[in-house]
Amino acid sequence: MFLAFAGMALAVTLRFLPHPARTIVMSMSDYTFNGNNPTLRLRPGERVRFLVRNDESTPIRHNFEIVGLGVPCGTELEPGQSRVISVTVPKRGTFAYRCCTHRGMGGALVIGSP
Ligand SMILES: [Cu+2]
Repeated sequence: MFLAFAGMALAVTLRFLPHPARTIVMSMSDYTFNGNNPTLRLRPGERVRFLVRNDESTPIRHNFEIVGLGVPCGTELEPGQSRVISVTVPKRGTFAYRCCTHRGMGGALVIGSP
């Protein structure tokens, strides 16, 4: 009985909490993000945690920028280093993500219908 009540209370509480941010791993290797610089589709207004990680096996440094979403190039990451960048995306739009150091290393974030 008590457990049922506690479960109900928990369900009600969780319902009113904001959705936790989704984590998207961005693995930087071979001068790409996730192997092929994928186009990432995001839900309108969702909160996203980008876990940006330099997975190079040779001493190549990368960084991460999202143009137009207030995520500037930070300091370069050495192989083995990572950084978490949290953003709340707008309702719609297409934005470029990229490494500022290497031309051609980047892709698109698409929010809502293109
Ligand atoms: Cu790079």
